[in-house]
Amino acid sequence: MALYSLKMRAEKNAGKREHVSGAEKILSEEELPEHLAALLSRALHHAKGKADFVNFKVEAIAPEAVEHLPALPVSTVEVETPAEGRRVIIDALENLGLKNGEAILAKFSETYGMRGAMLLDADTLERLEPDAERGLRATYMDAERAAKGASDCKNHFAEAVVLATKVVHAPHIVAEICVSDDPDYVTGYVAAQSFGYRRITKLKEAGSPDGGRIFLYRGSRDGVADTIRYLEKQCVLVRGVPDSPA
Ligand code: PML
Ligand code: MG
Ligand code: MG
Ligand code: MG
Repeated sequence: MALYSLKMRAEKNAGKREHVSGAEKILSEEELPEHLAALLSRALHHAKGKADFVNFKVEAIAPEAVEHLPALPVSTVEVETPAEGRRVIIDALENLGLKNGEAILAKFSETYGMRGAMLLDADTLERLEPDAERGLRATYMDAERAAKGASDCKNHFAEAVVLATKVVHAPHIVAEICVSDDPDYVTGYVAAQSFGYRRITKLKEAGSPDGGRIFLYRGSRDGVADTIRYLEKQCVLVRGVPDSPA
């Protein structure tokens, strides 16, 4: 059965190209029309503003090119303040042997406004993404489901589990940290193969659009091209993605 990659990117303020929303799916041909409509609706009714530019891309992909991965196990840490939340991340990174969590988190100030993620050398704190303004986009991934109901409402959680699962399976990536760029969404996470997808209920104050993603890289520079190829090009379907946190 042929599969299709469907991608949507929405922007506002013509000329300035401000990011509003983005989404992607891997679908059968029958599922395409319904999902196109749902993503269009999402772009036009978004907390970040009404999109005035919406780009759709539909590409056929060969089923044998798809890698199947089990979803990372999910856990949630309840915190009261963003400072407490940051502490949880720093501790998690320490468990991975990364002692400079504080300095890694400070790099988030550079991610605001980037469409993609920062690819950061976890030891030297050098940024490795080829386009520092745009960042690196992990793409060509979706949850594997028996029946995918189309929805115009973003499931932040399920989409993030898919992305994090792909990212931490990329060569040389040891962890991912995410703070949502949605003003209404203060839950973020830190993810690694060893401890899974660890949600943290407060990483910023409500109303703040300041978010971003950092992919933590470890190893020699020779591996960077491989990592980027996997993140940007490898098709991944993730099985066992929960619809909501337990
Ligand atoms: C986003 O899509 O803006 C990122 C959401 C990350 C947190 C998801 C969760 O609830 O676990
Ligand atoms: Mg962003
Ligand atoms: Mg890895
Ligand atoms: Mg967003």
